[in-house]
Amino acid sequence: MVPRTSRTDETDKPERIVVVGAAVLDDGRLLAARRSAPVELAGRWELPGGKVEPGERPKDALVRELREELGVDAEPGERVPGEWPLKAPYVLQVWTARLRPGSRAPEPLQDHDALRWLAPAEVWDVAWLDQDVAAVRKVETLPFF
Ligand code: 9L3
Ligand code: MG
Repeated sequence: MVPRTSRTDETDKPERIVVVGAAVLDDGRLLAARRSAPVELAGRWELPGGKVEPGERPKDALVRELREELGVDAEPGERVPGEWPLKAPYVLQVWTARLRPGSRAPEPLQDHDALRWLAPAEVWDVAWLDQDVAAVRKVETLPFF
């Protein structure tokens, strides 16, 4: 397989690499996670998730990232329409997710130092990463939130 970031010639852009973010919903609340790393993102809140690995399906990446970062057993739901640019070549895509019955409660195990479950009226109480703001606006429009 050709490496994902290879260029076929000097003028081609590198391919996109998808970063998946999870809109974890439970009891009408949205989970927000405060980043502790890297320093330039520390203190800002995000939809938890991370990079899709080569050959991995985005929904599988979402489940893996939520297990690694938060220790939960998550079930991915719907794709939130849209795609938002991150530092090239990364782009952010978002899926809804729910905790499976029997899952542990989320804990900040890696890359985060705080978690909050936000009711709809509290969504803008946290300082989201600039890159996540448009995605969170879209999540706000979901009928089940
Ligand atoms: N990122 C932005 N918003 C998000 C997520 C999950 C990630 N909701 C950015 C932060 C990093 C890059 O994407 O620059 C890769 O994310 P990670 O693998 O460090 O979580
Ligand atoms: Mg991450």
